[in-house]
Amino acid sequence: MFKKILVANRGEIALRIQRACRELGVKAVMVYSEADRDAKYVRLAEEAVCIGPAASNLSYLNMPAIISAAEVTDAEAIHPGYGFLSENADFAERVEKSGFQFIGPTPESIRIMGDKVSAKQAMIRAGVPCVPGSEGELPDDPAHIRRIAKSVGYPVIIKAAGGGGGRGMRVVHTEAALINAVAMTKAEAGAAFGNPAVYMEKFLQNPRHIEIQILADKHKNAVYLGERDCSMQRRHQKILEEAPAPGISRKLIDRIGERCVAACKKINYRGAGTFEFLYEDGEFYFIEMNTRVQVEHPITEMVTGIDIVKTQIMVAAGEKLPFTQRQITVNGHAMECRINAEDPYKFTPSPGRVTTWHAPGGPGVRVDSHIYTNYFVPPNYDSMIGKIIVHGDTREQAMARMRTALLETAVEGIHTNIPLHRELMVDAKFMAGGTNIHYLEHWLEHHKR
Ligand code: MV4
Repeated sequence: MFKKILVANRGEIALRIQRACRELGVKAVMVYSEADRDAKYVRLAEEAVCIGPAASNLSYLNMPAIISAAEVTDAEAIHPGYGFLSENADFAERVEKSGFQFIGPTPESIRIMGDKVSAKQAMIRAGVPCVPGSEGELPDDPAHIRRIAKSVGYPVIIKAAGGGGGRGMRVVHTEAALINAVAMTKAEAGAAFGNPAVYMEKFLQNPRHIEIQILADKHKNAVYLGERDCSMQRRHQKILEEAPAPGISRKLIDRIGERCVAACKKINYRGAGTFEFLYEDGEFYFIEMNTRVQVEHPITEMVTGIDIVKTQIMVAAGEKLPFTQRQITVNGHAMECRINAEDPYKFTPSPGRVTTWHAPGGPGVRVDSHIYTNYFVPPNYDSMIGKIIVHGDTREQAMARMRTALLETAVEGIHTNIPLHRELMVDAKFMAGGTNIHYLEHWLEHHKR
């Protein structure tokens, strides 16, 4: 095991990784920007290094500053968390070239999954079901593009190879709109991602967003930890996630999970990863793979009892996965509400000083948050200030516990989206389970205030 690792992130995930390090007996070096001097995990740290000013590009995205911090503190490995440099293949490469272990997959794996065309091709080859569409990048010839769209069938969606997470996509309903839409998407993709390549898929109208969590070691072992339903989102920002996904049979999940594990073995994947699928009419369609730990990883930890962050560190250190697929079971139901410092209905950011913070508690309640009374939420970063996670024997019990947890939670001094979560937790359609990716946006449209 490592003696010391550097945590190249901020906020609740920095605290989460610090906690995993303590449990493993690994020293954690925290890095922070000038805006995060007073962060809880910096105060709790045995060692902390300031890596630059508040602006992310000068601190949390500053590769030389982070690698220098690892050098001066004698860290052996770097955990990138999520966001920032976590899916940057060049960073992973520079970390390893500087003699540190990157806690995540190889730069090559990150690169393959970062290009959505090569990711999809890898998955097709590995037997993971994908959305029907173009075989790879679209050609230049308009007649050829029209033929592909005709065979896929309208509506189609044009996606940038360099995009992902909802960036660089355009839905096309008719042949008349096709060629212009392709040209526009290519131009935007070239400007935004430095890569004008685009591909085409059948556009699924009302899918759910279901993802499969996997863990793999360096010894060709890989397992899946069940699924998460992340359909409750607005503008590609998830707000609430749950595991397992309501109404999807274990048999179907196992079938798709086994495909994901086979794909991991085929591409020599290591570390934690998530296969993102669209689920519609009883079928799974792969769309993207995330090569990092995700915000919503705790719900999987709650239903499986497996510590994903600890396991990430263990497998990066070369240890074998300490469990087999047969030992992994999904128990009960877990839910996570993301708490954002924002107006609950207008969604405008609400940074500032937290004058009161009362965290919820009780059976099956977990809070992953770095905030405290008198903490100042800086305006420079993502608005998520924490997550309330609950577990219950059933979905109903999990929801009941979440209602109580949300009732107990008090945040004063800033606005948060807790009122929105309280409303959703008593919404009849949400309570019935299985709402799709459009549900929240439609709900907000009809609950204007
Ligand atoms: C799609 C789709 C429908 N059909 N692909 C958006 C984020 C990116 N990961 C993929 N996305 C979508 N791809 C096909 N072929 C609809 C979406 C989509 C979406 C997917 C997951 C979660 C929320 C979403 C919101 C809008 C659109």
